[in-house]
Amino acid sequence: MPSELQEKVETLKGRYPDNIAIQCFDSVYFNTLSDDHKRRLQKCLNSGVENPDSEMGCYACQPSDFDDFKPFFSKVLARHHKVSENARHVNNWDLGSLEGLPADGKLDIAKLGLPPLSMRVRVGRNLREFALPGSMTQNDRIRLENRMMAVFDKLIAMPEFGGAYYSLTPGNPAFIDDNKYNELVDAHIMFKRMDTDRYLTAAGIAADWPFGRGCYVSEDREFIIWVGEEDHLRIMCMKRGTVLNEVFDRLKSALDLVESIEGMEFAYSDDYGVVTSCPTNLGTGMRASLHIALPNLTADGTDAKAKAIAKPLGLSVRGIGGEHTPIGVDGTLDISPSARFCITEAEILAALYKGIVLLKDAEQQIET
Ligand code: DAR
Repeated sequence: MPSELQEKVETLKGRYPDNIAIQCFDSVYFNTLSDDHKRRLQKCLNSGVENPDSEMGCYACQPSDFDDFKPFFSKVLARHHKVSENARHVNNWDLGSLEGLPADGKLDIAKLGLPPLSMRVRVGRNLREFALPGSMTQNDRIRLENRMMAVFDKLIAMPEFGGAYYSLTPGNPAFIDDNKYNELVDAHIMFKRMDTDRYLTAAGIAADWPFGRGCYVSEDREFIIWVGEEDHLRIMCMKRGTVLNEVFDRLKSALDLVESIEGMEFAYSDDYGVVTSCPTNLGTGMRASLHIALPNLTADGTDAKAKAIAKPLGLSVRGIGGEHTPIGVDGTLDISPSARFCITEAEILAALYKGIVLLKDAEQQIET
């Protein structure tokens, strides 16, 4: 007797070909699962069933979901990341492991004829002893935040990372009011409300808003840790400049520091690398981006032409406020390599360095 989920998915399969989770769901496999595993896998799919217009349509809710439901997730990963179903991820931050980079190892976009740009590299990380955000209780979320506040106390004491933590949790010693929250969001330091995102809400990731949410920011505002967004942690470095290594290396040293602290074991999979909520981020959890003005490619007021040129270059295009946000003034767009999985961290940074100059050339060809 098919379950309600199975009936819903079969109905949606024919109407939503771009919803990867719906397309990769297999009833025969689902019927082999125990009742507990059926409940877990159903939870992973809930966002894509309730929002059939999803492109990915699923999120992991436990750190072991990708491994425990490999027959399903291997299909999802193969389809989204364009890899084989038995692909295994390898992490590597060493730029020296790559061919064809400048002899001094510096990825300096000034050498490509580009001016100083807004550079940003971020990773998602989850603590392996907690459920992922889609399955956390309100108490889990507060416990995680309190765990991180002990880490922030150590960062605050360090010249390289010193700063302050701002909490959205009522009763937290670092609690901030709406004015301060909005000020930090407008400064692109704090993340936007999650309970207005229908995908994250259906996934359970936005539950208990705003409990257990907050952000740490360094004095120079170039090092930020989000707590309780789509992953337990989003750790990012950004600055206006030309040498990509500067944000990449600072991020790596911050990660090594945080991970060296007792109780900060991140969730990893032997096959899939860094575990993240969304399969689109699995492996590295990394997005490396530049903000660049492309007035010719955006002359029609949309990012359609920029996306058409960027996609074959392996680059994604977003608005300057992140996913689902508008183009910036003078046609400024957020450009980043699309790949996250079965590519190393070093290769992602090199892809940004090599791709941005091709996009700039395309912009200038329209000019001439
Ligand atoms: N709405 C989700 C987004 C997936 C990719 N973006 C993330 N993870 N922020 C979808 O399945 O389309």
